[in-house]
Amino acid sequence: MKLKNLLCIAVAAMMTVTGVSAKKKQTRITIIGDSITAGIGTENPETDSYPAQLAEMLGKSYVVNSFGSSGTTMLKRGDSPYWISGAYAKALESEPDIVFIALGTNDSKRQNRRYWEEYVKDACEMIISFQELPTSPRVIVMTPIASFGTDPNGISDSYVGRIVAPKTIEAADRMRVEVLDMHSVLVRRPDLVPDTVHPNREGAAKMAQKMYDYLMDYPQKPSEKMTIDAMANNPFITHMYTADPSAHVWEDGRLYVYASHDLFPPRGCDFMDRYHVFSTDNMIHWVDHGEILNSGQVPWGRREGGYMWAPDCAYKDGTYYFYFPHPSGTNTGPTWKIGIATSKEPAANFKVQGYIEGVPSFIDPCVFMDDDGQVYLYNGGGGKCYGGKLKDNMIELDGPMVAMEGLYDFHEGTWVHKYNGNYYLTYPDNYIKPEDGKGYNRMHYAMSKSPLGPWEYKGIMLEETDCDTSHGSIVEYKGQWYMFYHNCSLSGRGNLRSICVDRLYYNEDGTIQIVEQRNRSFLERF
Ligand code: FUB
Repeated sequence: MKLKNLLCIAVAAMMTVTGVSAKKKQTRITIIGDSITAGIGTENPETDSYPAQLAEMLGKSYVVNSFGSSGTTMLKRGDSPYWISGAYAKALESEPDIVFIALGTNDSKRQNRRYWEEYVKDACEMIISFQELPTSPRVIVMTPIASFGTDPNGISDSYVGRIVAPKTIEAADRMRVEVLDMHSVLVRRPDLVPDTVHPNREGAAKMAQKMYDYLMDYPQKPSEKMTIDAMANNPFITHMYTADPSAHVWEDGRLYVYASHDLFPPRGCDFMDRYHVFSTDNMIHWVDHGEILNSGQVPWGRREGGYMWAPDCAYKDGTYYFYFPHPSGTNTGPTWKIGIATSKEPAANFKVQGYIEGVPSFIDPCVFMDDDGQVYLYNGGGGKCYGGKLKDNMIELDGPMVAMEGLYDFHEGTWVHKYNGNYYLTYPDNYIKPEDGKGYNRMHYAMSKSPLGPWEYKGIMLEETDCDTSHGSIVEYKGQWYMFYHNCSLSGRGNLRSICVDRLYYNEDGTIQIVEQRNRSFLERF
């Protein structure tokens, strides 16, 4: 008998002696949270709460233990800390393999806001308290679901979605644990959250489905490589409305997105203001670095403010140059300028330096640095696209900008990038959809052997979204190419947009495949 066979027999005998059966161990899931986890808002929490429905979906190979405690907070100094609840003590004894943390909603109440500075620290400590258990469970942090209350002292989404959710993500990011975006699950379904905070059975089912799908997609914690493959859901920023993403990878190895900001409640593109920057190092966890510039900080800007449209950013010799379109006059048409703000940091402390003299009065700056260090500036609008060289100082043109030749149906939103020795200029068009007669933008591209053209038109690479505008950027990160753009899927409104990202693929001849938009049918699903 071969040695291998002998060993097998020996192992089988040992298993019999020690009583170890070959039966697969059940996976123990622990869910901690507040009244939403306890199923308040459903008729029968025992069967209707989201943990109960998740257990039903997962079947017998999982044990789901739910530890919801009404009114509790993540904050240790909140008005009812989860930390001192009986539920928490029991959760710690539940021998979990996987822990879902679903707190944050009650932290948005007025009496708890004064402790928000401590939220990320407390959330990190909550994560650690489970990671240190003898079972070393996998911890998954959930952002709080959208709420619909209007009482400014109580639970409202202006705080849950805009403050608590990003802080929750920041804690998960710091601890390198997974984060599941639950905020977007019900954001367009107030009807499933009848008392404005607690989902009913149908709302809870949608939460459970999202958790189930995630566990099925990722039975194990995704590795760094897999998270790059996975990416966050689209839109990937859900706590505020953002548009016109310009993506760059800087020397710290993070991917940064400079976006414009659709203010809520919506007041239209004229009132867009307060740029934010977002960054990631794994395409799943995104950090909101906060506001970096507003129209009140532009000394030469129009006195009415607003009109802080699609920006871009460049880096050279230790300085970040933030380029933003903004009019200097009440009559915007002839007074558009390309403003410049600089900082020694990628996402903070920008100071306006002025604007670039001699640029035609158009919008949407794009700054492209070639491999030889030469920097190019593009802008455009209303069918015209211009490009030119910037001087080494990054704030002056090196000669006049010239019209880009060879583009078909150009509208605005220029982006230039380089791949395999070819230059690509991408831009939105002036598409009218025959089905509804409404205007949408699709994104087209042209290629050239030179950064200033002439360009050879190639075709569409991003079909229309659900939005009347489109605007995108293309960047390589950790060996993958990505297309950033925006849609309206969270709001259904063209003036409340949300930034998205999808993978971009080239064909062997360098042409670009049409980008597959994940969650494109978000609106249609409801
Ligand atoms: O977001 C304001 C304007 O809408 C941008 O500058 C355009 O590209 C379009 O997206």
